[in-house]
Amino acid sequence: TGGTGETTSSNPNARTIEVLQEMGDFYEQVKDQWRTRAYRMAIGTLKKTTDKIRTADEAEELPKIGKRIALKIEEIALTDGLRRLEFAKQDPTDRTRQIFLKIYGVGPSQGLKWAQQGYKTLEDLKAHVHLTANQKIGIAHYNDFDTRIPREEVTALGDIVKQVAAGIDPDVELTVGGSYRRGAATLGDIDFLITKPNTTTTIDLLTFLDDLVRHLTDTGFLVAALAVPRGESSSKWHGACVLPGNPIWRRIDFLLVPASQMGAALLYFTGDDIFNRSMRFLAGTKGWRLNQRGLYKDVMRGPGREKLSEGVLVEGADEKRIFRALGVPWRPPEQRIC
Ligand code: DCP
Ligand code: MG
Ligand code: MN
Repeated sequence: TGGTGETTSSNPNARTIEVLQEMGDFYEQVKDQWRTRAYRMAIGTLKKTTDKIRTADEAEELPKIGKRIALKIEEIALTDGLRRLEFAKQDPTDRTRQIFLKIYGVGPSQGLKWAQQGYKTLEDLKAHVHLTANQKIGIAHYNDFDTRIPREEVTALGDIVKQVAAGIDPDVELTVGGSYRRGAATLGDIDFLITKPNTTTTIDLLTFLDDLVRHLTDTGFLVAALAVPRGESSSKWHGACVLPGNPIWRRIDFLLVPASQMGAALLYFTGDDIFNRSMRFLAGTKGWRLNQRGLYKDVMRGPGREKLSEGVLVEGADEKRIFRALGVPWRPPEQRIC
């Protein structure tokens, strides 16, 4: 996520937002959830501003901006940068950690571990550490997966998939979600949601997914399988595909969704992630719960707020009805950028 060029550069605080975003990304990568969240909320506030914020006092008067981030905002306005961010960037361990983190199949703790062990390059990893099959693909196609995909290419890739899908089962419906549905000009990957009318479980769609993957692999469209479903409840398939004539491997995700959950899944997989968080938070303020399967009420919680029951389903099938149930005016996907 991020870096999609969706932020309006006409915002007077565009530069501040950009630097805060980088700082927030850094905290996200080092798994500092509290700071990640604080930066996100501050960015969300700044994106709604119409005046340039220059001082910490001005910043602190805005909603959801605390004292420490207010000081950072002042520092950026004054110096066009952040010392804390420069420090993080200069730390060589941190730089390699960032490189390793972008390998498909490498999580934050693994990336950190390799960096701390002194490995510096992808070549180092290939020569010295045990890599999973997925990580090997992630390294071999590191630059491919790191290259953003033009929107037109995603449209073309999507059309190929839809055509093959229609030949297997014309009742199956495929939607490209993620940043594509939000209208982004370039994308990190292709997120496909697959559903079929009257289904209530993903088991009804597993055979279709098998057939789809087999056909697309046979024709040379799919070039690698990364995460594939194991067991009945798993419904996702991660892999790589190519557009005929284009050598760059693209990341593609298929997600099976029963029709009864399609609204909630669409909402979740359209994002962006910050918009999702605000919708979940809103559900929480009503004592409800929103996830990629549905909106639930009467969720029973124990003393530590741990969930004791799933609650009663309010809505799962229809995205617009989820907005309505939450009392939120409908927001078209292009406007779900926080
Ligand atoms: N998502 C989320 N929280 C996450 C990861 C994902 O809410 N931590 C949701 C919102 C995303 C969607 O899933 O929009 C798809 O995830 P992607 O990582 O593919 O993100 P995008 O499609 O939004 O952006 P990109 O163009 O980088 O793929
Ligand atoms: Mg995506
Ligand atoms: Mn994805």
